[in-house]
Amino acid sequence: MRYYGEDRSVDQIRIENLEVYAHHGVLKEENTLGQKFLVSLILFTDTAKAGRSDNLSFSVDYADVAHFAERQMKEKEYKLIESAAENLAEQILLQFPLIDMISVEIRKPWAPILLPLDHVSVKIQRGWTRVYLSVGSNMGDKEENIEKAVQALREDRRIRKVTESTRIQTKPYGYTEQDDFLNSAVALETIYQPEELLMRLHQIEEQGHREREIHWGPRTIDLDILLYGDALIQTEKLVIPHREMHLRDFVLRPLVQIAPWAVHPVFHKTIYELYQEKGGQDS
Ligand code: PH2
Ligand code: MG
Ligand code: MG
Repeated sequence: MRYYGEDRSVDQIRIENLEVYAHHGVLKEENTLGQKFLVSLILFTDTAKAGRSDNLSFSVDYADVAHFAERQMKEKEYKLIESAAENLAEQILLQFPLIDMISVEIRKPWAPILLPLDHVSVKIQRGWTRVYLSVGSNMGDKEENIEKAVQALREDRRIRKVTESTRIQTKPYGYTEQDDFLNSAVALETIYQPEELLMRLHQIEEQGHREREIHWGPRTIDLDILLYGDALIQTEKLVIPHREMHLRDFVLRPLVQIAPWAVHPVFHKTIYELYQEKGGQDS
């Protein structure tokens, strides 16, 4: 289990054991006869403003969420309650932007396993996670390449609150026999899992005609994940935090503009500190 926790709201609105008759299941009988499902939702959302003003428009209407959840549970049919829960979490996060994070539990009190039981259930937690990217281009129309990539991020419904730093011209780092780069940093929130986000960034790079030839060589567009919440990930495909972000001026200089107080989850230093240590100019 990986934990991507960060500064999300601790306030909760709870909907417990919402009863929905639906047809999810691996067995034929479950699909034809249907059965009772009990859905419990914890909506993590900041209630302070609604609490102070006594105004529902600053909060999430639990009646809306309950009706929406009932419709989602009936609309599509899944074999697995894992899938029913995954879909429900995603649809609620997309429909109700004030919800930062959600816990979804789906119980089957009548699960047909030929043994007496109280219920079986799946419980998941999903939410919007803050991510920082490094963006670079050193081939073709660099401004346009970056502009298009950032636009693609803005248009993705699983990504929101996209903010870009200014774009700065930098000398090539590493392999130096190539044109200068244009670099920027991007902050966003996403409901993609880290591996999904990586695949989505590769797609956007491909749409920008990125050809993967020389390692560290010239490229039309490069999108690198720097931080994903405070996740630590080390797989064959993905290392987060980015291995060298703390060593690269072309990463830190734009990043410090938009995230001076973001904390590197391994070094426990702010981006501002890492930038100063690299010899940042505005000290
Ligand atoms: N990206 C690299 C290698 N070197 N140098 C600069 N200035 N900017 C980059 O984006 C860059 C680089 C590998 O991704
Ligand atoms: Mg790179
Ligand atoms: Mg890359």
